[in-house]
Amino acid sequence: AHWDGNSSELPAPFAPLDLPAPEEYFKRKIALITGITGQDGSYLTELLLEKATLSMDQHERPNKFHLHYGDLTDSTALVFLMARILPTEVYNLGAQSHVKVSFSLAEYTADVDAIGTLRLLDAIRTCGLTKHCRFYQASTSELYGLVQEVPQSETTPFYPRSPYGVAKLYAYWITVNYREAYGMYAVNGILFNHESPRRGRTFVTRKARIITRAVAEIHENKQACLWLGNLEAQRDWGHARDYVEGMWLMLQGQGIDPKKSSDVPGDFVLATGETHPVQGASNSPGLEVESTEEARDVKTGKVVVKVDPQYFRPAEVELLLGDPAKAERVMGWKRKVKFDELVKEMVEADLDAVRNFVEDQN
Ligand code: NDP
Ligand code: GDR
Repeated sequence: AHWDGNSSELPAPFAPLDLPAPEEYFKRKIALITGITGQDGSYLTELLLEKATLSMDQHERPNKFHLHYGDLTDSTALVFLMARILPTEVYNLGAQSHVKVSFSLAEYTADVDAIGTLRLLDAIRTCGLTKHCRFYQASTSELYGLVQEVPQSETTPFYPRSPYGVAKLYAYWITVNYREAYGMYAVNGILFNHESPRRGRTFVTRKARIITRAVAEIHENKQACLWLGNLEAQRDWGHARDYVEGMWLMLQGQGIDPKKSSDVPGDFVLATGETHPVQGASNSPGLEVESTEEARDVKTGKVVVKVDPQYFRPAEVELLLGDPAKAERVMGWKRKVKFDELVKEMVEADLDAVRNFVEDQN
């Protein structure tokens, strides 16, 4: 039995809001996304807007997107936004998402990524919305950390290896706990690495793109060598556009084939089922990786990549390879973009930028 939200024996939601009747409430489909300015937030927004506006008169379309200021460290702001927006779906994508940075900003990372998730869940509860909105938590393959099993699935034990991973472990379990304690439709998407031309510039594929960009710029005599860290780590890289589709599916419950699933919230791995070494991801047209120490531009013979230990992590996650079987079976999710296509799209975006002298905004 789940707590009905009214019993005085348990911590009550604070002032109950004057909510619309359920039929009216659910007629409005409103998603609240934290971290909307990030890579995933931007793709998810495009996906939801596309779904929302397909059947809509073109004059109604411009009002479908509203940007609100907020911060996962600010409970009051979260409660205020929740009460004002009354969402039907909440996607918690906001985070200090850089693993290496989390070693320098461990407390801040815990505050945003772990306690921030609790704050958001409690904002939902405070406003009496536990049965009114579905909650998606951006969990991560970093939970697996030190290899316990390959490939990694929903049943693989967690062993995080960074303050980021540990913070996300708390967020994972508090999401499960609110589902079990309060009967919330709250789910974890355990997503393996996903990239795109919008990836932040300090993540390795983005730096690898910069290698390509570096190759182009070296031809133009604009840039020298690029420094990277551990080239031997292996990652399961997919395209962010495919993964935000999976996030949305997780909140729809029925998936695309109602016969294969039920409307029960659950946690899902999204992955490609392939892994590549960082060194492999650095391979790009015009580039030759000769050793784990350096890579050369084929035409000029110049070394364009070198290893700098400052990019090593105090504890590393060496091998990630996900098993997306559950998502495929239950939700009919399947990644569409292959690794080579992902690399090509990212590389072309940078080559275009170099050719057109476009200043990079990401
Ligand atoms: P990004 O780093 O691109 O985006 C992070 C977002 O979080 C930004 O919009 C950022 O806003 C926002 N943010 C940072 N601090 C706060 C805060 N204190 N309060 C509110 N918002 C904040 O991440 P991605 O889009 O790549 O990832 C989205 C989520 O998915 C993250 O939670 C990440 O940890 C997780 N994840 C990502 C994977 C990946 O491969 N991309 C894989 C698995 C999980 P601002 O720019 O204003 O700081
Ligand atoms: P990750 O991604 O840590 O997996 O986290 P990142 O691209 O930062 O690193 C991947 C691997 O590449 C190695 N590496 C380097 N990494 C960076 N950033 N810079 C370098 O110069 C470099 N050289 C080698 C790393 O050591 C690592 O092994 C991402 C984030 O999006 C998280 O938020 C998310 O949870 C996980 O993916 C799944």
